[in-house]
Amino acid sequence: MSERLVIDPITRIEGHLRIEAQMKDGAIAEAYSAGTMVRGIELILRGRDPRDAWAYAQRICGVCTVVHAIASVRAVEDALKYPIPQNAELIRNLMIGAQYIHDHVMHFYHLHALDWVDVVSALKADPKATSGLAQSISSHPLSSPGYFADVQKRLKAFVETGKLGIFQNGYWGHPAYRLPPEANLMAVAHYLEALGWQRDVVALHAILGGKNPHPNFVVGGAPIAISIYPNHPGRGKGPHYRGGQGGTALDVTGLARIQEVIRSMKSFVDQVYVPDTLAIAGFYKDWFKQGEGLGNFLCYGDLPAKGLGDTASFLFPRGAILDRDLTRIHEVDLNADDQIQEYIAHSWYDYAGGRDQGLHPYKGETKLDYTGPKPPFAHLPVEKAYSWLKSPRWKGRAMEVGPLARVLMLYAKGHEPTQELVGMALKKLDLPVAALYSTLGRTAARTLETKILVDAMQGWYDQLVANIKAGDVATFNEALWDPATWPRKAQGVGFMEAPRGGLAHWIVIEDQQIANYQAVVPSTWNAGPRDPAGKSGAYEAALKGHAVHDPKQPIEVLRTIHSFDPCIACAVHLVDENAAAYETRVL
Ligand code: NFE
Ligand code: MG
Repeated sequence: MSERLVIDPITRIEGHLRIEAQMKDGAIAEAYSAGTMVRGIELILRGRDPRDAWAYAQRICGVCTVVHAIASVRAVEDALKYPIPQNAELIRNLMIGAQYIHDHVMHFYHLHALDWVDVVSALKADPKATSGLAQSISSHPLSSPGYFADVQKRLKAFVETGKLGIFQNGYWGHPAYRLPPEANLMAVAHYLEALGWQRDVVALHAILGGKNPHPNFVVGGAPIAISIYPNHPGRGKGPHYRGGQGGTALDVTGLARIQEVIRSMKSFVDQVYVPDTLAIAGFYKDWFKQGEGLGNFLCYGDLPAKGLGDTASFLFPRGAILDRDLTRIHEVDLNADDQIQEYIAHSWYDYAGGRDQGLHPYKGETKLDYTGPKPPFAHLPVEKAYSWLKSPRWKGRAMEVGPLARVLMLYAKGHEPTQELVGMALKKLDLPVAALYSTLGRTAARTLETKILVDAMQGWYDQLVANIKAGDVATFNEALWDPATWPRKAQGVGFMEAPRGGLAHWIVIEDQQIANYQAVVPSTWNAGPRDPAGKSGAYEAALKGHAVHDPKQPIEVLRTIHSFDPCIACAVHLVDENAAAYETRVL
């Protein structure tokens, strides 16, 4: 059987992604990944004040709501050699950590779990047995038979209306679902709990950055003062109260609230997310054998203890792993002209110097060139251009970025908590280390790094409190705020590890304005199309070889694609409102 499988759009992700798979004898012979929308931030940024860039760049995405702002302020700070106070670094770490924990839990339950959890089967569960199961894997307090009976009743009422709402269009009853009804009911209960929990945890962003999504940032520090005065009486104390003199500075009330949020994050991750991941994964061990793809992994590194200049102090290390060789970590230089380059041979762009060359982002170009067919059409012209994503490469190689890359890097570098966690998970699941190179390995890595981060949050918080106690309340450095102090020409790179992987913004500043701005984001690395040599990116490589049981319900494709947590809004980040392109969206 040779047919073309088309999934467009893939749902439960951010943005529009189309996957085409050329089938042969029931398995995927070749896969093609296409970003089908185009937006426009890199062009919008040209000519603007670099100090404003973060506010525009941040709108690249509403899911990873802090990461583009952080990459942007870091790019400007790198270009201007602009140092920031340690408290600002700690505040940024806390905000990045909160972003991960929020994003990863939401991904697991709301974007990915239903690839493994059959909601309709949960109706057949025995609440008492579900309670027994829940209590056998965790001390999470919401675990009584009455609690699960109640969740089941709510679910039943929902299903009986015939309007499944958030559970619409699942492949319910597909034979690939393997959890017993009780495990399905437990997971549905936690799906609903996570919805409420996430509302509370984003309060951390509101306390430190004024709001969520899209909290505030500032070049030169953090846009929040620290107040050592006692709480101002008489101000509102609602859930979004930021605490403090005048209600804007961070004071004892705000700090106490942050501590509360960190505790709530920790208990949900320890008692719900980690045990659920291991319990669900145990029923799908064959998914630890397929879905890896490239075997090359790239990390920029992040979460500095002593400032970004000291890469050795990063919690998440920098480096590249090639061909699964964990004994050799390759050095990565984000400024080197011949390391990171973006290609467009199969993308709807043009380069002045020709379509087959790779450009380092300092010299990057953003020129739309839609050459595809007019919609509707049956298949993408995959021999030519077929995506709005570019193809980033490191020393010419396609690389996977994200949780799996980070966990492998931590593991390879001998980070003890990671080695213990990975060891614990593999032992529980009775799997070898090689099982990490897979669809569920990627999903499990996301869970394990969340555990590492939730523990790190307390350390950053304690350090911030200790600094304040010692009299250090600086959060902003105004030394280079005045553009008159800047060189006429400067360039810099702002990098970070976003939840989906290594993210960097490259900025060129001339005459106090942005002359060029290029963002290369995690989903571009993973979801990009083929390069001039015909080499696939991570999504395409990961799908190759998958057997698809029922082409009308291609749950196997969803499992592997969702394991990357795609975000196409991030990956395209560019707008041309006059482009005659299909699916053009102007945001
Ligand atoms: Ni829109 Fe993003 C993250 C970035 S994309 S979610 O994490 O950058 O890959
Ligand atoms: Mg870009």
